[in-house]
Amino acid sequence: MSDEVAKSQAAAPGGDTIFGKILRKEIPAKIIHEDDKCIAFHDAGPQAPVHFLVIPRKPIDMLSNAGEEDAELLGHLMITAKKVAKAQGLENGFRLIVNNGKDGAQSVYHLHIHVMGGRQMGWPPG
Ligand code: TR5
Repeated sequence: MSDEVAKSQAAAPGGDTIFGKILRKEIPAKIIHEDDKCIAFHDAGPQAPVHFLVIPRKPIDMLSNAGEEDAELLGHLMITAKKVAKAQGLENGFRLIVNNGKDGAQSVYHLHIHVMGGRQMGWPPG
């Protein structure tokens, strides 16, 4: 089991998270995009040459708990992901991942889209 999967087994929804602290600028992060609905920053444990996260300012803990009213926001996160991917030079392609819940190996319970690129991805993912 990787460290990240082990962390996800111990994690649970509810309460403030490390990403809330990044949003409030209480702890530093390498922020590469900010707007009124979301921010994007480099992942601290990159799994690809380029690996960043796009997170909503709204504290949705996991995709399972997003509501119909969040549809526009979720679309905005994806549009932002592809814009920032382009700005990061991922012209040859990239991958988006949303880990959801324990079986999905989610370790931080603030909704986030992983964006990875800069190498050939394999399939299926582990
Ligand atoms: O496993 P999930 O999908 O929940 O992904 C959580 C991601 O957050 C992992 O890829 C971690 O590497 C990443 N992570 C964890 C922390 C962190 C971070 N990325 C940027 N900055 C971080 N800080 C300051 N602290 C973390 N604990």
